[in-house]
Amino acid sequence: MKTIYSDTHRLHHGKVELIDGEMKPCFEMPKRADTVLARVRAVGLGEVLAPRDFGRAPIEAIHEAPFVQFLQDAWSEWTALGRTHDALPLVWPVRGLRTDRVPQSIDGKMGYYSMDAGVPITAGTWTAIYQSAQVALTAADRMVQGDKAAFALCRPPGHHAAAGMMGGYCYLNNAAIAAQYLRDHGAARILVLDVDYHHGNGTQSIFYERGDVSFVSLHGDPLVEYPNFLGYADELGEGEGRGHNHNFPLPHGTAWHTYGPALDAACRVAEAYRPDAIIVSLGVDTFEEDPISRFKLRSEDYLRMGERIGALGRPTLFVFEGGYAVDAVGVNAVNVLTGYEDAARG
Ligand code: SP5
Ligand code: ZN
Repeated sequence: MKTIYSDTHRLHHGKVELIDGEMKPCFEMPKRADTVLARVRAVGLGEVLAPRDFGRAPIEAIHEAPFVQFLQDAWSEWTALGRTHDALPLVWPVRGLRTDRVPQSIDGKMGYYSMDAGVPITAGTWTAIYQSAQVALTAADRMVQGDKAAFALCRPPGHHAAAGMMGGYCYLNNAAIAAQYLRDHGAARILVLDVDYHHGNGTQSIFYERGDVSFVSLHGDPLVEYPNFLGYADELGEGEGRGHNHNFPLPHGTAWHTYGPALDAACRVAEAYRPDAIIVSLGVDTFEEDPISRFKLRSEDYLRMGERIGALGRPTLFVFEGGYAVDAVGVNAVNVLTGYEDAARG
């Protein structure tokens, strides 16, 4: 399968992240994508193509225009105050506070448009997130042109980003943007299978009331894991979306002997939907050595994961999400892709 990739991801390089009460270097770093690209080349997965430019319209088909404008302007508004460090939010409109007015100050806007502090905005962030979305769109367009599979090597990731909200290293929801693009180019039903360790709260919320895009996710139980406030099994969708949202929260310590059957159940849900295409939100932070996660998958398990997805026999677009064990992230992500190809070839 072809990989879509752009070097512009390197323009997004946040310096620090507050984690476990400590300021640490950001886990979501450029080397992640470099490692995956190197592995794509090492195994000869297929051609690596640069993204085309589809403009803002397909981004704004998913995201609220004022939010997109905020993302584009945030760095210049931040630096206009004489600030030189990364922009970070530090106040949020939680219970009892008002959301009917958008603040004018950049500090107010940073909080209004975010769910947590894991979203540094730097000089190059807008270019990187815009191009990450274009990577997903270019991969989606390959599918429209008839490719049976494609790999969008997106960075920054996207699945925590909602229509008007960034969070958890995510700004624009690349998988959702790709799903909408496929819908707008002839696909009637899209299924998003999210295997990132963290619940894809952004993707779920974007499609929660829609029947044309189903969301199925396996992830750390929100009772004990980020994003903490969404991702329970009783979230089934609403309105037209009723029955089109399926969460499989799993406990800390989950290894393949538990994960495999859960993936199987998720794939049976996917099959029953008879989607025209599947989008896999491919996070590999389920890895046993991931520094911020608590599942116990091993590198060879990702081959099985890919094979199970390939057995669905549907056109499949893989969109890269999380995975922070930087040295292993290439092997693990590409194992899913080669496992998929082995199974899809039959
Ligand atoms: C795309 C993606 O994978 N985003 C993940 C964002 C996670 N952010 C907060 C994680 C906090 C978890 N606490 C980890 C404790 C490690 N000692
Ligand atoms: Zn994750």
